[in-house]
Amino acid sequence: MTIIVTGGAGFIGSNFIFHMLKTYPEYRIICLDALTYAGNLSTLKDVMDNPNFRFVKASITDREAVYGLFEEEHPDVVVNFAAESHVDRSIENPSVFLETNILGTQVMMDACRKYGIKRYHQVSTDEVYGDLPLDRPDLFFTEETPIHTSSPYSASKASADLLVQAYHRTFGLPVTVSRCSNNYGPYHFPEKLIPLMIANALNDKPLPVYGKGENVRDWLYVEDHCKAIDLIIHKGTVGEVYNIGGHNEMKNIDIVRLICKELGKPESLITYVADRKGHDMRYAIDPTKIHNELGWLPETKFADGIKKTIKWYLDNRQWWEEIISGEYQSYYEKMYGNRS
Ligand code: NAD
Ligand code: TDX
Repeated sequence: MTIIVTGGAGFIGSNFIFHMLKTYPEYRIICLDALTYAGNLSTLKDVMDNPNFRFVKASITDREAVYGLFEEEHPDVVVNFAAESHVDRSIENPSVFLETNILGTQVMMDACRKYGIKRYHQVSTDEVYGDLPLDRPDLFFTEETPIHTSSPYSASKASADLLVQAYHRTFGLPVTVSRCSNNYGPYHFPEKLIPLMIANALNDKPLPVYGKGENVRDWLYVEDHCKAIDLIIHKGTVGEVYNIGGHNEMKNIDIVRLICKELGKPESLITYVADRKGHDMRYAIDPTKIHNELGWLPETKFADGIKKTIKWYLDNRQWWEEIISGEYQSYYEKMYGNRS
């Protein structure tokens, strides 16, 4: 079995590669990644010498490079993680989100049609459903919830998600789609809530909470997401969409307070800043379908997962300090310089 994993130098893709190489030592795994600001080759250093692993630096929008790779490797499965993934950046500059997330998905699927594939899996997101109100805790996103996006990021992911389903219906491409809630864990890029708060707290820097910090996200440990995708590509039904989430809703402010407590840092570091434009209020996934059909259940409880994650950031300071000292610095100034 040969699997192309796009975006494998990023957060979830790298964790997925580690999971697959460990679980299926006989599989060949090829990582296709453009190494944008969010891709970090050092993340993959432990698997670079594995004879069943190959890294290829190219963009999923580069048709010639993608077709060339398919001609060389004849993949059985493609798992498409590659994307621009940060909502705040999509508000600053939507263009690259449309190029990568929509047109890149098209190129990957065209290659699958041209060369043949057993399965194309699209890593979509719960953000395609928009948000839920805080005063209706009885409501959850199911696979039937209408697509209703808020940000250029979520609109680009929803476009790709629908395009994947169109390629199935129109061309018979054997696809599956997963829509997961917020992930956390090792190798999470320190522009996202949890790693940013850990890194800032460790450096005694302000902890910028958007608005009142009342927004709710449904957090899942990254390994549980990787195991769900593993199940879907092996046992999922072609043409189906699967929600992935662990019923773990938390307010942003409670997460930030918990990080302060775990690190022994004062809550006085918390700084309320201007809200995100179009900020989604609450995400909450109903994972009944993947549980009933594929037997998936999350294994890591948030209380344990957040401790493991904080320990990972303490033990791997070099990984995130190198990111923060690089291009990320100017980005940080731009996003937070005039925000207070
Ligand atoms: P990330 O930003 O950490 O990683 C993205 C990776 O894609 C990087 O390695 C980057 O270099 C690569 N990439 C970007 N543009 C590319 C291009 N044109 N060609 C090839 N590679 C390119 O993102 P992540 O958090 O790991 O998310 C991975 C996927 O999961 C995304 O599709 C995202 O929409 C989805 N998702 C993420 C979450 C989450 O909580 N992080 C939740 C649900 C779904
Ligand atoms: O500095 C911050 N302060 C803050 O209050 C940051 C970076 C975020 N926030 C808030 C905004 C959100 O309510 O924290 C919450 C989480 O923000 P992000 O980490 O940016 O994640 P989110 O916008 O929820 O999107 C994530 O989950 C769904 C991923 O980045 C997406 O790729 C995925 O599809």
